[in-house]
Amino acid sequence: MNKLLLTALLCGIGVTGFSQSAPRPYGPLPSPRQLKWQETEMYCLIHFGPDTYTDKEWGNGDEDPSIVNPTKFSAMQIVGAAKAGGFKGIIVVAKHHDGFCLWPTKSTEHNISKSPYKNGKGDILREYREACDKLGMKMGVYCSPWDRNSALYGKPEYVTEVYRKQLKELYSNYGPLFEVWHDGANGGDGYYGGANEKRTIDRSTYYGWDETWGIARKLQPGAMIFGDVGPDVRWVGNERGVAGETCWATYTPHSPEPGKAPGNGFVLDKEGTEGHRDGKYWMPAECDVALRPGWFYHASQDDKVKSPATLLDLYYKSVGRGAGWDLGLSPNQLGLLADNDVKSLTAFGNILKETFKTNLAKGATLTASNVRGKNKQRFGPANLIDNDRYTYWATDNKVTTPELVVNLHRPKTFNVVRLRENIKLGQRIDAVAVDAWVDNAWQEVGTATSIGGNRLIRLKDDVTTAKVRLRITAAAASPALSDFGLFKEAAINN
Ligand code: FUL
Repeated sequence: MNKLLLTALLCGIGVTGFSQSAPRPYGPLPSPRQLKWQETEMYCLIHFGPDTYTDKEWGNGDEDPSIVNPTKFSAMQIVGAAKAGGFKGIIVVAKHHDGFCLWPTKSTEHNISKSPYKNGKGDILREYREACDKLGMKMGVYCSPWDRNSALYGKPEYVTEVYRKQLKELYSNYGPLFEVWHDGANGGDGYYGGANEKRTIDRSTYYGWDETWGIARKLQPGAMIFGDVGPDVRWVGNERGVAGETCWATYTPHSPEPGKAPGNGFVLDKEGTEGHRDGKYWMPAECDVALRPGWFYHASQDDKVKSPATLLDLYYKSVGRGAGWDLGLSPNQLGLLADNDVKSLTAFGNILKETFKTNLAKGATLTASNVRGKNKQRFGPANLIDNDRYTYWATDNKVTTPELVVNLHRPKTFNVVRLRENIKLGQRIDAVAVDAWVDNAWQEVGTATSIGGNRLIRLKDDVTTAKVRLRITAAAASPALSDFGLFKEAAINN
């Protein structure tokens, strides 16, 4: 073997040219913690506190801790219902804007130890931690940056002596945490230790976000940091739980005021819905929405719990568009989820399980118009049905609009198509179309734009066919698709 050829082989170039090696990654890439989050897909955000007893959504901060007494509180019931719904974790609102802490913090007197709950010995965060461990669920925390109780709010000492201390306690005592949540609602009227006034902060600089996030990085390196400006996961820009029909994982947070850095509550948040095709950062969207109209429990909303069909629709519009889904749960004054909430979650979870139980493309013969370096073993389309998010079908560099034919061997009926890119190589695909072989011709049955870590195309009607074709109609770089799935939605009885 001559020297040149040997060198070429060692470099992984191979005799057929550059195509034998993996495609070069395109654009910003996910970190290992972002990859794990992508696989987590959906979790619940749990609001409970003084508002549960005052029937409000935003407490003023002057609520008497003695009103908080969830005599039947069961973290197992709440986390268990989330699990039955197919959710993989929970984020506990440890402190909302009213400043009341659900754990016995040393940072303020305004906490659970001053309530009658377990005679002042209660620790709601601990109970959630234990339930999550027992049920194999992930846990995260939301500690509101805005604190309408603290006399120090608005001064630098609030950030250094109160807020960051609270974060340190939470991160040190209740991990492992998969996500830490930062809210955009910041500053305004409040009790503030009796001052009862309006306090305005500079949302761009007040919290010193870089330093504040540093606490999470140090104490909970596996935790995703959520906020309007990420940096790991961005707010989708609405509280309806819906990502854009096109939703890029890449994003550049833009400030509403030139010359000032964006911050949580200080960003052009509507841009979060779609993200940016040429965004500077890998910063996928999280879609938050409550199971009821409000985030906190209100008896008047007992009959307004979202139905399993609505939840399924939200699932397609969040997880199905490559985003994460964060569904708000609202335990009542006893510390339990009401029956309607549990019923809806359970029914939805069953539909989800049933629908995605069987990939109807399993066992199919897949033929691609191009396989990278003709290396079927490594880059062939069989990788699309092995249920691994990172093995993939790839094409030669120049081939950006390949086609794939999936021969199912016998007619099958489906109404959902699932596609995933191997996002370790970035978000490469811009548009796809799906055709079914019907009456001796290809008929287009669905299209989609951004794919990313997960894309579910919910078809208008059921399709029955023995042959399906996927056309990648636009891509910024040769595609690296990891998953092709066909599913039939389970019946919805409501
Ligand atoms: C918002 C808050 O103001 C709401 O009360 C709620 O906590 C929601 C999840 O985030 O920004």
